[in-house]
Amino acid sequence: MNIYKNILLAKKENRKLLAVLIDPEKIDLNNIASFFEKVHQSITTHIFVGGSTDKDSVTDKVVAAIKKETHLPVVLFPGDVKQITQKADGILFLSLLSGRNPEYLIEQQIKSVPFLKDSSLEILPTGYILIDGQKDTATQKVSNTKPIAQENTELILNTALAGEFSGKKLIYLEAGSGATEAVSHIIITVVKKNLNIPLIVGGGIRSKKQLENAFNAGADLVVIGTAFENDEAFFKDLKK
Ligand code: 1GP
Repeated sequence: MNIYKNILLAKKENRKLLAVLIDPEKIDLNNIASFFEKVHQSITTHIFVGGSTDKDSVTDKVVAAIKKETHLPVVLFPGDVKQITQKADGILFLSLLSGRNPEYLIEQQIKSVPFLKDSSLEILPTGYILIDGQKDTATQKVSNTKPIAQENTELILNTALAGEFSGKKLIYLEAGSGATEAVSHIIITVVKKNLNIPLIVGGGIRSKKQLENAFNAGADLVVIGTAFENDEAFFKDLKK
């Protein structure tokens, strides 16, 4: 499975991608078969797994259970190095570019090397940019960084391009899990216009209309977590 190649191909063909984000601390493994039945009837193309924390170290167990249910690519979206499991297909190798905390710019990445250097996980270098979604998120707390204001389009754009210029293969604009305000249409449009690498957008997207808006503005891949956690019926709106 070459995850990045497929994302690039989809971008070239203007095929939009949707990742369902599963928080290992929140998913009910007893319900996983019926959850994935709904996933497979929907336009979902990727499964992301991760959360800001994994206090009980359940990620490994959860990924193993997910792999039994689906052939969709399973990509780790880790809050920290402890969430790495070899059972997934790939990993977003994140640098928190909007913050100035060295722990999440480079330190966690160095700590992860022993788990990744002989691994078959596909590594996806990703510039991760927190944007103010009008809600204090776990990522802000854990990373001890502030998101960039939505009005500061220029800083958001320059941060995204600094990511591209330093060799990231993906840029992820993140309003935060459960954000009140998703990343604006304007921001997505401006970043998309200037960026050559694929653009991921997530945080606070909870309707088909919002999803379409993000796609139309230029997101190549949209990530949705909370809306599915709150109501699995949302999958029905996103039927293939
Ligand atoms: C969070 O971007 C993801 O990291 C998804 O956010 O849970 O708000 O969909 P939601």
